[in-house]
Amino acid sequence: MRIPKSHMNRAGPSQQKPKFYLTTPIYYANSRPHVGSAYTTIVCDAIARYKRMCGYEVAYLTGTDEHGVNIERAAEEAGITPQQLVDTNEKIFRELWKLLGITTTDFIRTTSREHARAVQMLVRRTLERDRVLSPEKRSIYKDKYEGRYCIYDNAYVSDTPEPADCPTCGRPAELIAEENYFFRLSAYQEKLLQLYREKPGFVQPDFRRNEVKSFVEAGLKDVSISRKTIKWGIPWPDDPEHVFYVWYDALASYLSGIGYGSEDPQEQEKFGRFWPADLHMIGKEIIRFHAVYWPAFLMAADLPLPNQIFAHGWLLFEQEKMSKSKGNVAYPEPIVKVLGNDALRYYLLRETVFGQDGNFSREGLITRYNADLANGLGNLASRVLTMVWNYRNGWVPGISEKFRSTPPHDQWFSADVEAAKVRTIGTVRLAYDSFQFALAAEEIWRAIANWGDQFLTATQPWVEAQKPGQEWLVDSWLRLVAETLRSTVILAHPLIPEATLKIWQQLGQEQKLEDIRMDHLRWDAWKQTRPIGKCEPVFPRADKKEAWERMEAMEQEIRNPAGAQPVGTSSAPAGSANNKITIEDFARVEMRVGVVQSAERIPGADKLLKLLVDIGDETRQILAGIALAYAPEDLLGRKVVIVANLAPRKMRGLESNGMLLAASVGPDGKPVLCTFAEEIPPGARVK
Ligand code: ME8
Repeated sequence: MRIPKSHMNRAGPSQQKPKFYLTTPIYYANSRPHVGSAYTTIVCDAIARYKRMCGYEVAYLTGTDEHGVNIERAAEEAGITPQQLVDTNEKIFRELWKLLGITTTDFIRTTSREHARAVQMLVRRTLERDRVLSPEKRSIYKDKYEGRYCIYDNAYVSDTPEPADCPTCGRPAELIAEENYFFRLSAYQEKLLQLYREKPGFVQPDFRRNEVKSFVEAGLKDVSISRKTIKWGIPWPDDPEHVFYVWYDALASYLSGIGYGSEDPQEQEKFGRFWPADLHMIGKEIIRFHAVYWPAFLMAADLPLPNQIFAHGWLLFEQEKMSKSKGNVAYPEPIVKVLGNDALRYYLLRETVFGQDGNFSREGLITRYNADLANGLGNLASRVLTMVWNYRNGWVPGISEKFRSTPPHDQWFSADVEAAKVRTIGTVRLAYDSFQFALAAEEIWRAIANWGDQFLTATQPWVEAQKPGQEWLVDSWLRLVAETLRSTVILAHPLIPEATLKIWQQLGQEQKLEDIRMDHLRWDAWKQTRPIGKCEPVFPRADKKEAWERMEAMEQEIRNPAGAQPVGTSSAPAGSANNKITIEDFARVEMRVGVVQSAERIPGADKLLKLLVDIGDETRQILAGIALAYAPEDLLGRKVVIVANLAPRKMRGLESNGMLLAASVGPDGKPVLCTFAEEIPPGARVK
């Protein structure tokens, strides 16, 4: 399935443009996206926007991975069909990308007909090539498989039937014993090593390439690429008892997403134009599938290989990988609704050294927003626009001749200053080219945005503007600082597209911002065709406490939704479309009477209390968001109702093992705990 190609340039002169094709991983549609999944999509969006500003025609693909046991299980748990599950969650992914203003050109669902056709075509192409080879040389063969497989990470854990835990998630791996189609990965060891040697940029960063190289050097085992026991998948051509194993299926989406296997001539042309991919951006945990399996699958089919696999680090939450299965996720929607899209983008791109792991914290996000966006760029824009509006009726004046020739002002036109401008643009472009977004942001803010603010503070045009005869000075200062703002806006556009567009519109510029070429960028290219707009604040300052609490409330709403919601694992409710549940569904919730034994505040968490609750045969640690409504000392000995069979969850580095029931009252959702008037022993079941 494709979304409108509004961001793709069509035929005509665009044919002359160089192309750039980049992809995110195709995300599992077993639950809703979180900040971790948004991270890669935002990163790729910044790259796509940057490449467009360098004259490329960009194809940008994302999508949803909708087959596999984890989807089947999640659907089963939710009491719906896998198709219903993926249909619901796929919509949520798409809506989020729309909310985040992501400029993808294509979206692939692995359950779509065009994808199935592409996967089958890929394997047929390989089988066709195999036909002329002796059996022991064929890339694909049938054999018996027995081993341990992790259904959560979709990875083989061991090739022997002995029990084993998954090294990634720690859960026991399942026994698999069946006849499968195998891919002869072992035959590709030398070719892969040669690829890494001859094309060092194929796997990036370098330290990841070295890891992959060592892995391949240690010897490769053949991998199973079909399943007999699973029904939810793409049937093997001419052998429909087998369905494709998820990774063969999922990786092929990079081909099907841009038209491989299509009968439509336009789609075929698109595939011809954009394949091979220039960049597969992924998280580090799926590097082997991309840097080892994927090139081997393509070699076997004799298709060109992608140019680069870039594996970035993880976004950590309290030092652990933010992930659905751990339940320690933050969601993008509350952040966007409280602080706006650019706040989330800027924070994610600015805060981590791209490639390494980075921390996510709501406090950090708000602090960064206030420092760099509200007090930084937002403040500069508002100062410049207000002065141009007040002193020059909305038109940015020119630099006066007197200013150019009078010391010390003439220094602004010296060779040194010119060289510094060129250097800044060069540094920022180099940073973007190597995906060092934090460095790009740092340079833009240091050399331009913050400089502009300091310049105004030092020169104080508002003082000179009151003095007669000083127009030449005020004119020139305003022009210098307006050009600074213009350059900041252009260079920062891939990082914060919404705010930069807003400021750009206010600047009354002739050209469209997206049409500015960053590779031809000049500092002194002010071309105004209409008066600047009235100054509208782009980044209102956020009150830390209030912003934090609003986000927390929205996040709670996503976790414990009142209405119909996404379905699947983790936070998603088990419910049918009309939101009614059966008595059996209800019986699965184990509620018990508890007595609070101790309660204390958690440093740095205004809303949370840490409680120890006696539930008869054990004492549970439970974190509850009730600190604004209850003092810890008032809770001692209090009878409460807890959900006892809720999966443990980590908050602030502490495990919460259960949930307190409370009514939510008034517009602020003040919690009021459920309790009992009668005497009742701890542990009694509430039904
Ligand atoms: O692996 N930090 O899908 P998935 C940074 N369907 N990035 C994160 C992240 C975190 N905490 N959590 C998720 C799959 N990501 C397969 C891919 S591709 C042919 C098939 C991002 O839903 C990161 O890009 O588990 C990671 O690789 C991806 O989401 C995993 O998404």
